[in-house]
Amino acid sequence: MSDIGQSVNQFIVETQRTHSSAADDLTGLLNDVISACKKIANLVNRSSILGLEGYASSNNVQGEHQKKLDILTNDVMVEHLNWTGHLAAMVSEEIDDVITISEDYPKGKYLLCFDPLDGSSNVDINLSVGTIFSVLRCPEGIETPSHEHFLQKGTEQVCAGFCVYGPSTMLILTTGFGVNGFTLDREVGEFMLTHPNMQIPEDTSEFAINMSNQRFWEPPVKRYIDECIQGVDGEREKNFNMRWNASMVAEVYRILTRGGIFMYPLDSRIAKQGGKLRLLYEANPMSFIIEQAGGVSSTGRERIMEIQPESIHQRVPVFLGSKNEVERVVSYHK
Ligand code: P6P
Repeated sequence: MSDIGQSVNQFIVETQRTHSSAADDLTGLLNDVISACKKIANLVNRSSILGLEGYASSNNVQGEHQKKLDILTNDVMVEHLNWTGHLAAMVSEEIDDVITISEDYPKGKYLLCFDPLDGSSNVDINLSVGTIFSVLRCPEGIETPSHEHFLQKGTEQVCAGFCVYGPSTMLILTTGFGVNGFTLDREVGEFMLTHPNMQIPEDTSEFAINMSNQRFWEPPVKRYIDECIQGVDGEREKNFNMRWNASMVAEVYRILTRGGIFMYPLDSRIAKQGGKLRLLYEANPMSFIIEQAGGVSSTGRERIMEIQPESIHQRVPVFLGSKNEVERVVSYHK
């Protein structure tokens, strides 16, 4: 029984005891990720004081101009995780190649994919950002995993989560047995269970999309959004509200708390890239969480967690959230 106020460490140990599907070292791995997120929360919260705002002089593999915090938070994740013996390798949004574990350290059973600071352009304007992570099993007998060992469907994930650094710092976690939310109590330095068994309402009247891309969308998306905007004056039985945080962690957290549909569809500018959001460390972990909370997550044409990845930085279109609205926009793609 999970009690409000229980620490995330106790919650994880008790969940693993009940559902011994994953070895104890998943508990150890999650503790390492949680320690890294606490450190990142502190850096984000104090970025102005520490002179960490603004851009570095480099671009990442995505061709995006890196912010100082993108690089620093990536280093925090690697430094908290490469020596503990729970991982065989890592993939980060900020690093082109697979991050191998030094020969000086023991290797573990898991692979970790992460976006160390999603939505980082929001830090300088004091809006929510976050860390997204996805845990896969390292294939048996593979000592030094390379790209192809990460190319596993989202259905193979052992665990997924994100930390949102907002008015409060929250950790959202699933190990395949529901979704639970934990709030960082800065007085004791622990994440405490505050949102047990999060469930997404099947219906919503709130959509999230970057409207400035409207002229680039495919017809099914234009139709769906036009209908939302027309509300009861058009095809729909209700009126809609809109939100856009430019931070996927903030959008997904809002949807977990009150429903909604988040969309980053294909558009003609990015069609060749396959979309904007990355499959391994954004779309798949968020899809695992959304589905475990009773929602739906699709590219518009297929279930995201069924996609067979072809590269570690692959991008996909994303429609996720309240079941009935995602299924409606998917039906328009048929
Ligand atoms: P746009 C942040 O860069 C991100 O990857 C997601 O967190 C967010 O939903 C999206 O891109 C925002 O994209 O085009 O509105 O800046």
